[in-house]
Amino acid sequence: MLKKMAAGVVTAGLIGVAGTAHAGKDLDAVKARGQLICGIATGVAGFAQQDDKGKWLGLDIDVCRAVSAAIFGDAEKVKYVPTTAQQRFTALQSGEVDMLSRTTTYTLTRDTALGLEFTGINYYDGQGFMVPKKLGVKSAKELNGATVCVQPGTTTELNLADYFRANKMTFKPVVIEKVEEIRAAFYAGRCDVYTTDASGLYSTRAANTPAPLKPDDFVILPEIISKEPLGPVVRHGDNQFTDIVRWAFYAMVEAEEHGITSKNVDEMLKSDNPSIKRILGVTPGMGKALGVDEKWVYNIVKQVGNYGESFDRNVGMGSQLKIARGLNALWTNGGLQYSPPIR
Ligand SMILES: N[C@@H](CCC(=O)N[C@@H](CS)C(=O)NCC(=O)O)C(=O)O
Repeated sequence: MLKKMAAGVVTAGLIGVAGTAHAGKDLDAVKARGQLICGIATGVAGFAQQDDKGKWLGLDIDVCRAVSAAIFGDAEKVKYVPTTAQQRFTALQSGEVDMLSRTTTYTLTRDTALGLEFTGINYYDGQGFMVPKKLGVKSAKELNGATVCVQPGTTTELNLADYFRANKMTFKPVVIEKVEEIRAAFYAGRCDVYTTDASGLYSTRAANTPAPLKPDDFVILPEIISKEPLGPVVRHGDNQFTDIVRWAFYAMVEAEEHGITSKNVDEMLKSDNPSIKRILGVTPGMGKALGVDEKWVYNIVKQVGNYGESFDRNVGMGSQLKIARGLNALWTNGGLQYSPPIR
C-alpha cells in the first residue's frame, strides 16, 4: 500500500511539473489545417518519387506518413512540397513547410545557427563519387583535375572542396541546382564525375540512367569521404511537435526491434510482453505523454510499416535499389539504428 502510494505521488509529481502535453503553435497549425506539410526532395528513387498516379513513395515519404499517422491516426493527411537542396531550409524557416524529410544531413550549424532541430537519423549515409566505367578510374585519388557535377547548398559541395584540398588535387566544379539537370549533365558527359550521398548515386544509377546507356556503364568509387547522417528536421519553437516527429520515426525502429510488423500488428495487440503492450498502447500512457492517441504506434505500423519494412520496400532488397542494410541495420544486428525505449 505504502509502495503504491509512493508511486502515485511520484507520477502525480511528474505530471505536475511537466503538465500534460500542450500543443505549440506548429502542432496547432497542423491540426487546424487537418494536414501536415512535408518538405521533400524533388525526385530521388527510393527516397521520394512519384508513381504513375502521382502518389509520393519512399523512405523519406514514410517518415512524413508516420508523423501524420501519429497526429491524425491517418498516414494520408500529408501535403508534399518538393524542394531543392538550395531551397529547403528557407522553406522550413519561413513556415512554407512544417518539417523536412529530405535526404538532409544532420550537422551542427544546421541544428543551431539555422534555427532548426534534427529529430533523428533515418538513413546513415556518406558521400561518394560516380564515374563512367570507360574512364577506367578505380579510386577517387585518381580524380586530380576532374570536372565534377555537384548540387549547391549541400554538404556535398563543402566535402568535395575539403577532400580535394586534403589530397592536394584540383577539380573543376559544375554546380547545378536541379537534380534532373545535374543528372542530364553527367550522363551527357559535361562532367567526369557526379558526387552526392552514396544513396543518391545508387538511386540515380538504378533509376535515371538514360537508354542506351546502362547502369552497369557507371561505377561508384570505393571511397566514402564523409559522414552524411540524414534525418527529419523541424523549426525551433514547438517542442511537442518536435517530440512527435522524433518519436514517430523511433516508433518505426522500436517496432522492428520488437518484431511488430504491418502484417502482425493486430495479433501483437494480444501479446503478453509488457514492452509490446506499452508500445502498442494496450497499456496506456505513451500516447498521453506525447499528446497523441494511445494507438499512435499501432497506426504508424499498420499503415506505414516498421523501419525494416520501409527500408526493404523502398531502398532495400524489395526495391530496385537493392541497398544492403549496412549501417542502417538495427543495433541488435550490428548496425546503428537504435531507438531509445518507448517507456
Ligand atoms: N545530404 C546532403 C545532400 C542532399 C541532397 O540534396 N542530395 C541530393 C542528391 S540525392 C538530392 O536529394 N537531390 C534531390 C533534389 O534536389 O530534389 C545535404 O544535406 O546537403
